[in-house]
Amino acid sequence: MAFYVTTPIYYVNGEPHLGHAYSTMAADVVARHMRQRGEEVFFLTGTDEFGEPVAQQAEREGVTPRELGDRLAPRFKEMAARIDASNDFFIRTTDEGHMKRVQEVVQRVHDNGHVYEGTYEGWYCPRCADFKTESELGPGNTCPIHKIELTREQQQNWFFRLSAFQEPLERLYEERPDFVTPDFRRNEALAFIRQGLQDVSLSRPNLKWGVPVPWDPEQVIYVWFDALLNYYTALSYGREGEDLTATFWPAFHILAKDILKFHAVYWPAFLMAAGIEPPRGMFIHGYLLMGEHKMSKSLGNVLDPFQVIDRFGADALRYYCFREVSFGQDGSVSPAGFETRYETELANEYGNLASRTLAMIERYRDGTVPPAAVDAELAEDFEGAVPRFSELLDRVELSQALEDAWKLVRRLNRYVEESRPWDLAKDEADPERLDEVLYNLAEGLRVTTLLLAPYLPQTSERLLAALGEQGRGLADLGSRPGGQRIERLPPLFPKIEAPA
Ligand code: ME8
Repeated sequence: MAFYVTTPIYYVNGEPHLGHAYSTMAADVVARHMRQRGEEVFFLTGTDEFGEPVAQQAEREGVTPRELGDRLAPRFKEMAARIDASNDFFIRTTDEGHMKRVQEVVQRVHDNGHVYEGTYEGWYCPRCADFKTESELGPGNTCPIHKIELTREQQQNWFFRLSAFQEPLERLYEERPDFVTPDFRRNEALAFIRQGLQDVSLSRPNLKWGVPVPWDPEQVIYVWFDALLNYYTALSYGREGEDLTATFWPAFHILAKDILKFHAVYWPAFLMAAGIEPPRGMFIHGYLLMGEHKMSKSLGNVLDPFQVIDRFGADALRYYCFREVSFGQDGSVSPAGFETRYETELANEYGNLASRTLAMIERYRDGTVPPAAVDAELAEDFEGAVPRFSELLDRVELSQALEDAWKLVRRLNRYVEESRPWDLAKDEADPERLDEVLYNLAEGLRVTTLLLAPYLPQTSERLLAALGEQGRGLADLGSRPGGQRIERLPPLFPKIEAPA
């Protein structure tokens, strides 16, 4: 009955953008849905503050890495709040509690015999903080992601014996076919494992900005191991005075494909080396693109989530992202695409359904939902909707679940058109049928809104309150007998005004 979900922790080397918001919104939808199912949930996000990606950016800006982190970490924290993320904790890898626990776990991996000293020679991308194998290099020894020329590095450092975990990893993937989803990402990770694993650096000798290696404090722990461990360390100090590890570990991770190898290969191996249970699973999503290009801070082509939220609210942004881009795939977003969906779907379909339902109950039945029977024709389309929706969210199929809920919105609008309550109301031609239609509309809207609540937390809160619904969980869904008082609302998604 416990569920632990995480986002990547973001580098504090630039302003947060919609790409970061995307992963956090996704994890939030899952967290909120699981809470609705009565699970005890812990939801973690935060910032990654050590290593070259941050140290080099600080140098470029002429500040210390700590100063850079202290300026940018609050921006990421603010972003989480603005998109309405319901995270239980916000971790910073510079937290003392994190650093201490990282050292303990790394020491355990060392004591278990999985660490040795050796010489590393190879290509290193400071922006990825990644050692590239020959097969991963771009043309002319460049980083295929950042398109920068890489330097050949030779250094004496500590190694993690990743190669020893090839078989245990293959076994893990075999025993748990849904360890990595979607399937095509699982296959990618498994192919990487099967081609043969090389040992990886566990430390960096010429970098000061990091967590010191406990048995060799001249070196710092390679930033990826310190960063991945955030998922584990947070549970030990993320809630004052409590160690939540036994309750919530193992975690479910949400991340994009750029960091698949670290999460799907290094991370479970490292945990096994430390004698810790591997993650419960992970979902790898695609990139949000602007036109053809990945939205990224180095390309500067970012859609600013703060601006969108200022004008349209967080719900609209959350809705748009999961509706426009099939979750798991890459897909383009654009201001024009956003406005179209806002107007045609949020305002004209859902917003309008809500206002006319409330308005008709007020006008024809004095603001009280009339008790009536379930309309079999409509009930058929709602039959099984809730378990289906839950099952999709179990698999983190965020776009498919949203599509299913939206079908209900459209079904209800069709129901209004077909049953024409305004005709029924004329001279009270058929009062019983009008009762039935209004009751079924209120019920349908209530159920659909409860399902949509993880995507549209603010809107659903207002609408459920207006419908006189107290419950917020899926167990409360049941059916209502009618008799609730409703209230009218101003438009949920007001018309777009041109920006001032
Ligand atoms: O990699 N589309 O941090 P990072 C979709 N600190 N998602 C995007 C995106 C886009 N255009 N741009 C960014 C790091 N993201 C490490 C992670 S975890 C232990 C350490 C999201 O700041 C996506 O989740 O580069 C991606 O995986 C993450 O931001 C990378 O953030």
